[in-house]
Amino acid sequence: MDRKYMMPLSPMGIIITLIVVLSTMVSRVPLHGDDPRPNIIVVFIDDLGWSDLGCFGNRQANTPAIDRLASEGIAFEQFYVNSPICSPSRVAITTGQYPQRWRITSYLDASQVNRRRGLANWLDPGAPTLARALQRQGYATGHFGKWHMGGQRDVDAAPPISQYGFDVSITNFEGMGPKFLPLTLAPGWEKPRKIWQDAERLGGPHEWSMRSQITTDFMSAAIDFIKASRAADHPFYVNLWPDDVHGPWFPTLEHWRQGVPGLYLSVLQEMDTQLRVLFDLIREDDYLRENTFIVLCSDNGPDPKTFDPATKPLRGCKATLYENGIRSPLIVWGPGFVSPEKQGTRDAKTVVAAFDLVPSLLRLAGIDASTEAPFDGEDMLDALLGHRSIKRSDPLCFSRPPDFKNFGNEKNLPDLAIRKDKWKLLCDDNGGRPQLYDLHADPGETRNVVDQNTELSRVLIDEVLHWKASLQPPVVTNDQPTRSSATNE
Ligand SMILES: [Ca+2]
Repeated sequence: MDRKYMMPLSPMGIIITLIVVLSTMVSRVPLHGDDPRPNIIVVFIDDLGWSDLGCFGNRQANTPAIDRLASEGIAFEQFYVNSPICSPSRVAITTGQYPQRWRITSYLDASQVNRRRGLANWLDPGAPTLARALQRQGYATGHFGKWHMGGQRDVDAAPPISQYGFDVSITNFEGMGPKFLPLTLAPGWEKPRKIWQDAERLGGPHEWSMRSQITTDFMSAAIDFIKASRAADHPFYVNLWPDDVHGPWFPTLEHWRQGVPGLYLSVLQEMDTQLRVLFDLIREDDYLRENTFIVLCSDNGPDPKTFDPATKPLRGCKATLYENGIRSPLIVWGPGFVSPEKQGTRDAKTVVAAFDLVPSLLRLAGIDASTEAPFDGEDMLDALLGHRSIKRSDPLCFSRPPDFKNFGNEKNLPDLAIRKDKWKLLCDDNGGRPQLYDLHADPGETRNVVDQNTELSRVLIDEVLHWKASLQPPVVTNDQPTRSSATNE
């Protein structure tokens, strides 16, 4: 460990947590013994591939802490995020809606770049959010880690994270307000270096911390928050959204390897080691173990630099609509909630998506999702808890980030995709160049069977084109100017 370079963890997290939680909790409905609202933790890892966890077949890295979660919960093999890239994927798991509704179809960047691609600069705070619904129900709500739904580069006038329903937030360089920023260190360097220091403009307080330890920093703040929530007798909803395992990859010098993917594998293993502290805390406390529901998944597929495609069972990478771009591992854990006979099993059948988590978790919390918002996601709670298998009502549709026509080994990428039953169809925006795959027989998307299934292909093309046409973004009443650009005008 590079402990000598670690910044002493200031009491920033503790202070924010205690002041905000204790001051806002007083008016909330306290936890009743006969009506336990479950605590909810969403661990949303950045750029983790579908097959990158040990429990999903990786033999090049060890992830025992997450694997243990799977061995005590349920691992879902047919889980999709709603976009192959950060920001829109985060919007979907936050709102329960397709991110296209909010004009966020690729990663959020500087304002000019967003404008050129037709993107908003931040998620409209009028969007429904899981956090806000839980907050209204008396939950203490905290976001710890990467945000990337507004507040990045020159976009420094984005709403604070609190406007989306969070009592407390500590984020990274892609979000407003209190933040941990990463120091990097490689062999031969005399001292750590700063990256993304321009993010200091996005609000503070900020602390610099070794990139190899920053998951611990976010997690420690989350643990302080959990303890404060318990002390105030309120259920909690915690987002733990690490920077890991997104590049650049700076593991500790102790676990340094030459080049990527070795560095990536070290970062992955070190993240798993760090997360064990949180999982142990929940497992070893009688109350928390029986009253906490943990969901763990990735926000999109892996960076193509981190793996050899020949070693992966799925095709593609992040930013593509092939399976390795949009399919993620999903692990749910909660001994007090998951069907006892299903604990430690895998669900290879149920097709579930990130935006389903919003209505599903709302029902887990005793909230009628139908009164909250017109979610695109479906209530899949009974499947998530292992009570019964559910066949989803609607297919899943996807659009490619507009700026990624070529990426990794894939060129001239298709623009749209639809998953319906066992079928996956990809095509261009005009319905051209269709590819159809039978994912049961061909999960690697190697055999295009459009010519053998022309009628089915036509139906699926019509369906995905209709989906695209139906997503009308809300009327934009302003151009969401940045503070900088507003000043310049
Ligand atoms: Ca990502």
